[in-house]
Amino acid sequence: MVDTLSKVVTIERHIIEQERLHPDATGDFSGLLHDLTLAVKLIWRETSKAGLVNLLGSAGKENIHGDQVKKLDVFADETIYKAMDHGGHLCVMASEENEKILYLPEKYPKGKYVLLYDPLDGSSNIDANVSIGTIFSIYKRISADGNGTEADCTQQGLKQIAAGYIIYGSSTMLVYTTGEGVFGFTLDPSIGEFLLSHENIKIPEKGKIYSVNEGNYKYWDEGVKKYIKYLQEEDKNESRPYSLRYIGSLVSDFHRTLLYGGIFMYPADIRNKKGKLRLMYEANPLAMILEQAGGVAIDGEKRILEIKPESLHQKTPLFLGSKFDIKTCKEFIDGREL
Ligand code: P6P
Repeated sequence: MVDTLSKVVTIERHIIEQERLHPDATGDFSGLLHDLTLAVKLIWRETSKAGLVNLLGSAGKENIHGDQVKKLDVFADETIYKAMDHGGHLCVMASEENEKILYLPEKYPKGKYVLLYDPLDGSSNIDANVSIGTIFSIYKRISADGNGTEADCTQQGLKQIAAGYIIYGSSTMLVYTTGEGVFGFTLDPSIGEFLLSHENIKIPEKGKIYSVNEGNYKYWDEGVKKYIKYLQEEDKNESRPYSLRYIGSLVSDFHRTLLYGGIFMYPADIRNKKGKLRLMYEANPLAMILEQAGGVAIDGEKRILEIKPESLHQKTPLFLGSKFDIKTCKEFIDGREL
């Protein structure tokens, strides 16, 4: 048993060891991540048995984006809020499922951090048992004290102090960064602990997979269309044609891109000038993780992390992946010919 323990790094131990890298750390941030890990385990418990307890199916509500809200969405949203509202680490939260920012109950102390989260992304896939995920982003407050503000929740992605996601799939993994590299933890259901399984994840410099919903092809700009055709041409030196892999669950498509390399795209199109994905809840946290892993995330023109948010739920086109692949994609967006 002792030998096993010397090899096992739980997420709690990793967070404490990461905290020691910051002499001015107070343990406040570690407490925040600990509370979030508990919330995620509760969500995992329900997602892993959703089919059995009739949590599937629509809760009959629509969220502000017009998506049918599934019962697991509601459960995940409420679970994160209730797990995080009393620890004294946060001054405000914002959820992709809620139009307004989420104040904490008056009776609880307010802290110096801000939590943004997408409680259960990809939820339209729940009934098909496709992997889904939670995405989170942590900022330091910019308001003075007391309740946080909308300005606290609409900071540039560059200001994130941590970002992560949990993928509820064949195994449940938590991947996060605090700006010192990207680390993956796999849940051991037998002990209910997230154990370090992927130390310092780095995305390959170049991939051979592209990931996009080609059903939208006719709505895209010419540059994006030409890039897709380029990927489909044969060139053995550049491993083309690439393979197309698209799950339609962002956390799953992102996780595969992070580990295998290549490119994920959700471009703007003539129907959705800003694309479909949300800047604050999806693009920013995934962009921080990807850049920490040596990848690139752009909106077609500039770094996602440099976008100055104008509203809490604004959308952005998203191109993310290996350096080589994003560079090539950008050349086509900027007018390169086949
Ligand atoms: P489409 C799921 O609904 C989601 O928000 C992301 O998880 C996913 O990447 C995207 O939408 C899929 O959108 O238009 O391809 O079905």
